[in-house]
Amino acid sequence: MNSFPKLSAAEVAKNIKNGQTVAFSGFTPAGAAKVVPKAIAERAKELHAKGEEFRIGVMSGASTGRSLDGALAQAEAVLFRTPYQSDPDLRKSINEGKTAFFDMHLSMMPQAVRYGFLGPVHWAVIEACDVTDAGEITLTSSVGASPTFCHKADKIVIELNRFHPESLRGFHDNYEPEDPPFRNPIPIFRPSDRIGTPTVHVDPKKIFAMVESNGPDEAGTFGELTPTTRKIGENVANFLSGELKRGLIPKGFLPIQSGVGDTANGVLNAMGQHPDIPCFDMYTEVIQDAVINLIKQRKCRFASGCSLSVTAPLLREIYADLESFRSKLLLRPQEITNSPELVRRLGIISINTAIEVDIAGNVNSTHVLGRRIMNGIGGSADFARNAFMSIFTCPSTAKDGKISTIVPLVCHLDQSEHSVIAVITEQGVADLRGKSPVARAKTIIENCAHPDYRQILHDYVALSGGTHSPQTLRAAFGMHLAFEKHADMRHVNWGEFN
Ligand code: 0RQ
Repeated sequence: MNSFPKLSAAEVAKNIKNGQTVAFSGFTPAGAAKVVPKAIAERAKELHAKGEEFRIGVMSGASTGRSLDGALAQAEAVLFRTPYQSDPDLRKSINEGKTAFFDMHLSMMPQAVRYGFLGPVHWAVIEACDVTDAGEITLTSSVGASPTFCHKADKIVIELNRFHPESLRGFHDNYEPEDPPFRNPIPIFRPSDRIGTPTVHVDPKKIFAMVESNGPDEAGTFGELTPTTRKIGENVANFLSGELKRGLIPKGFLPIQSGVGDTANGVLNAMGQHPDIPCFDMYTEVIQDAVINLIKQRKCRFASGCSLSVTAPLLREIYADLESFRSKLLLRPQEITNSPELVRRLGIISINTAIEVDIAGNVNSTHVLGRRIMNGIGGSADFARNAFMSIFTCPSTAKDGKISTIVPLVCHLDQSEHSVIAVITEQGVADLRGKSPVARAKTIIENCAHPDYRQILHDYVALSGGTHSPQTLRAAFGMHLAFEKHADMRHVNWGEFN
């Protein structure tokens, strides 16, 4: 028990002023604050009805749940948002130009807050399963950027969520690196190394109130594996087992980072089933359902991540058998899970998903037709730029084949060709190592593009007439323009660009 003032979420919301910045716990819906943001949204609606202005700056570790991003976006209460989002209402508001969104590398978020780059943090609203009078906070199913939010915020509100057991203590390894010019190396040499503390320690005087709650994380569900996601997964697993046979991956394998979403689920599933891939560690960002299945199958020895972002039934199952996971799971701050220093040192094999890839291997992970944001860059570049091997996957087409995900030039750039060693679709694998731009284009078109688009892409390459990099500026977005005009990229007519 503790003696912090117990307030209702509505009472807390009344204390938050228009224009203030609120940093919420959460990394995906896992560990996200739930009741206070909903109450802030309600208050915003009441004030708006009276004609009063009320919007707040919103930060979190990454995306959050419906009660946070969804509720605040529906209430038109978000002044700005960073660093990542995936909520349909918030995405709509951002793409309609109503909410300012700042997309940033997730590893950099905590230090940007500490450096003061994102302005003052007036409030931190943190979900916890325990808090002591000494100011020791035990976080719940994610760490994200919460340690930094707690240290930087003027005032802290604890959402004490009874759904999460107090015995989660010990699953977190909280650690904040020193700021330059005094930063030391981060002493992690294996994914399971512990370097920090099980709780976040704050000055108890900063704890403004405690709000009681009891509810599960608002995690979505995964789609069933489709023939496409299954095939992408098999292609990744076969590629990695081939690399192992060639001696290009050490015998004991290397730690895996895997992105989020259905494609990533397909990849992890296939890796679990591949007979030649040995038991491995994961040093990743989001621990999703497939990772837990790999642990159960004894294919994954240890998973280090910054959020346990699993579906509600699986989280209940883990909590019912928490002790058997204690030696196999660890949650760290995003600054550590995604640390470029550690990704390079540990030799991570990183596997992330693209929205589109161009014939050079440049990747767009975030924007549709160069304008509409999907989710954000997330941690993909933290890993891709520094990995031992950086792989990007995607289906070869989107929207019933009307969009080719292999295009002449990406219409928004997140990862440059220099951060990508292989592109893998359900069609096959393009290994880009040691290849010139012309050879890269050929292998990407032949191995990754859908058959409907191969000749179209070869014809685009031919337009350049032979050069170091086979691009033709006047036609580079021809396929995107054809989609805007005819709702189908297959209608591109290169003749129009001659
Ligand atoms: O749209 O939902 O309307 O059907 O994009 O695409 O194929 O279901 O793929 O769920 O694996 O997500 C890149 C978005 C892929 C994700 C992205 C449409 C497609 C569909 C989703 P619908 P899929 P996934 C570390 C790693 C960036 C952050 C990251 C992502 C929807 O993986 O956000 O890597 N990555 N983080 O139809 C138009 C195209 C399209 C397209 C796909 N070329 N044009 N629409 N779609 N390609 C983890 C974190 O950072 C938290």
